[in-house]
Amino acid sequence: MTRAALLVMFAGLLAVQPVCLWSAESAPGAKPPAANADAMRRWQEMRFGMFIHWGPVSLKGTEIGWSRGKEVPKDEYDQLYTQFNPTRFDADEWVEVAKAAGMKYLVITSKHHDGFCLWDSKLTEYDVMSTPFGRDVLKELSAACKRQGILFSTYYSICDWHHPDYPTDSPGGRTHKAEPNMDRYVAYMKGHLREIVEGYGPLGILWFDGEWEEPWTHRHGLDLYAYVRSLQDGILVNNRVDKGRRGMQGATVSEEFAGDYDTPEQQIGGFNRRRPWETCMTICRQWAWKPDDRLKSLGECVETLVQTVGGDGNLLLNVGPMPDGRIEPRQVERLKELGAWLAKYGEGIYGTRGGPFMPGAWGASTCKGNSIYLFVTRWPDDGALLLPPIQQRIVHSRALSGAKTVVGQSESGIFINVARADRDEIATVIVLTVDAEAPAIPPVKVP
Ligand code: H79
Repeated sequence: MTRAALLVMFAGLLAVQPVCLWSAESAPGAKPPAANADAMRRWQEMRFGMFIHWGPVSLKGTEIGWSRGKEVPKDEYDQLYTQFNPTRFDADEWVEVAKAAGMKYLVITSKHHDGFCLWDSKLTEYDVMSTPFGRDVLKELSAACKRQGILFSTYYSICDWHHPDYPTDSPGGRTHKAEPNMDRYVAYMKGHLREIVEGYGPLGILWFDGEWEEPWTHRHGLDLYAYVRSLQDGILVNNRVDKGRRGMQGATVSEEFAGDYDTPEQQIGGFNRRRPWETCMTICRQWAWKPDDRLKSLGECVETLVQTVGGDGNLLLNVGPMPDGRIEPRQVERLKELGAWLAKYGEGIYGTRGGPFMPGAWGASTCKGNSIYLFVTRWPDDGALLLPPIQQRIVHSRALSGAKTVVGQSESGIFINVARADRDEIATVIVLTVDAEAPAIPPVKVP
């Protein structure tokens, strides 16, 4: 073989090398890799998912994130697992509830800040297999999701106030471990994530949290992002993997930070079509189950959903199951009501983008194809709703409830009315058909 032929062969070999994912060793300031575009599009089309916060702390009815070392003394908190026996847990039932609510994906706390692992981990004894229950919750739930066509995902908190290698401790990360070792802790986390992705994947999302603490750095974030993508390229990773998030509004401030989407917490994100986002919000007040916690009304749930989707975000609505393994019946009932609402009006939610009319006190809008969906939650006192003008011509209009609608369009705006008696108590949904692709219409502020 000639030298030239050898060279050609060598070049060919190089060309078929798998494209190495960007790693933390790259130049500082380099941009992390983009999200898998297909996975992102599929997830955004889903628009609505179920968040689940669960663990031995449900026995106390206090918060999973910050009651260790506060409402519940540390010693007591860390022994709760010895009594955790949720014999009424039925993974298929949970997934049926999510489906009945119109949710398309599910994210469960595999490990929260309290360090307890809800799956059979070979790397710690502080897991569900050491409880009297002794069943692998992630295994049963991921299998049920697969059976029923719900995208399974896991939450994983980076901060671990229980693990001796992680530097800070409860309450709330305000005390310190005696001999922490962050490198060893990162190896432990990576081992966990491998167990989860390989054992229960493919996952929709790895939903990180607890990144704000001092031991976690931008360098750790970049490295962990690359690691997770190397486990499963099509996985989505929220922005809490890295240090770019600011406040509970949850938006990443600059492109140098890793994370595929923003995560406003307990609030609805601002209108944003450029960067994907997901609001996470509790159906009651607490993330973990609390007896007699205040439950949001159906109107509050619907309004949250339409304001979120109208801003081009997803909604991850949280339930905290009870210590016996069931989702609380009144929460199930609310979720089913929400599902019934979506069965009627979901056409304007799933597969849509937010806008063009930006959300506000009046309601919100979504769009797909030639349709604009208006969700009018508050009509003006004097009757008709007036929206700012758009260039495109409205060729047809109807209310999804079948109510008679009056729509007028002029250079000064769009006039919309439905007789008071025909308006929906929660949201009157009106579809405008326009003579163009509605998602291409630039966003319009509604005064
Ligand atoms: O998993 C859920 C929360 O447990 C977790 N993120 C979501 C997805 C979270 N952990 N910490 N935080 C959110 C922020 C904590 C804010 C707090 Fe407070 C300030 C906790 C105690 C002081 C706000 C004010 C909540 C209680 C008092």
